[in-house]
Amino acid sequence: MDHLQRVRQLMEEEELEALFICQPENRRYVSGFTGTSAYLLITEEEALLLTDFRYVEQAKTQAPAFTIVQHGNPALPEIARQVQRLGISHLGFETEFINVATYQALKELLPQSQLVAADALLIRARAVKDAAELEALQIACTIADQAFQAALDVLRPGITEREIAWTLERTMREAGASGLSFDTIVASGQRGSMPHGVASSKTIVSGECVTLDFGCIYDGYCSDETRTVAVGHPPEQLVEIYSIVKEAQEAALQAAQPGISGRELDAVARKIIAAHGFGDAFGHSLGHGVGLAVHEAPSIAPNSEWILQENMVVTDEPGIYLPGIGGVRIEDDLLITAEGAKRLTRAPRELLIL
Ligand SMILES: [Mn+2]
Repeated sequence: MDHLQRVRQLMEEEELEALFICQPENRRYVSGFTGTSAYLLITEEEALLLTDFRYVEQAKTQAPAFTIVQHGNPALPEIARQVQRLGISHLGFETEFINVATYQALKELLPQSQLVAADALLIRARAVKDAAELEALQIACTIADQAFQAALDVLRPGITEREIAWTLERTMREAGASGLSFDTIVASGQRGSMPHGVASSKTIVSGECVTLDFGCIYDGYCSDETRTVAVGHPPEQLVEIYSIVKEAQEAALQAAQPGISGRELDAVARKIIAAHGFGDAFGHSLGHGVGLAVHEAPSIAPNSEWILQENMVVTDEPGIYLPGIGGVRIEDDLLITAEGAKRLTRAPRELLIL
């Protein structure tokens, strides 16, 4: 089933008459259009893609299931005209994306139509991946693994965090990535206690741990991988927390399967870390879904009601952070299958002492 069909099926289940989409990943998911500006209007009968002059030709090629409508500037009057033409009384829209100004303008232009929240429908649709999406995700993960290997070749005392980040980024681009999933994190020594310590000009010193968190976009799909390595012999406490994080990460990998909730899976890793006395030093969720966005559903967190299903892709990324000392995180992207979880990122997880 293609994505438009899938979304229409969910619209029918939720008795939603029409859907208005402008969030870029949702737009790409449903239509295939990769440009930076377009609006989708979907009913049971019609699928419209409204865009400006710059993207008309591209939209016709990328979104063959859609009728392409060229709008002027501003776009909203044409959108409102189409909503009225289609006789839409209830229009689903993305409350978490549309800004207040656009919302107010839509309400003024469409006094006859009710605007209703439709975020959950699209989040649900995207959480379970099809074969083509899984193929792109696997390639994005394999490229990230290659980048980690390249980083190991340059990681030595005297190199800066930014130089290591550039090696990761250049390797991913040369291997076919179209961009990065997020700003590359390289956090060495005491900076390792910052879970999102973006690469700085700091120089690596022997005896430090270095946390690398990186990922790329391949054919629209993101990878997200973290490894912590040691350059020379690190403080004993970091060696100790490394083995705890590794144990927690492996336990979650073994527990991840269809039917387990995000909350239960998070607890598998969190209990191990807490049992060693580091519960307060693991202050973020265990993981999140990965797809067209690097952070998407399902969340793997203490409050997550999501139930894992076959063909979801989620991260497994416990960490322990000790301010003034450093930190450790290990992250893989996992594909949920009927037989359990399969790692899409496959770089070694034992503590590498370089
Ligand atoms: Mn992540």
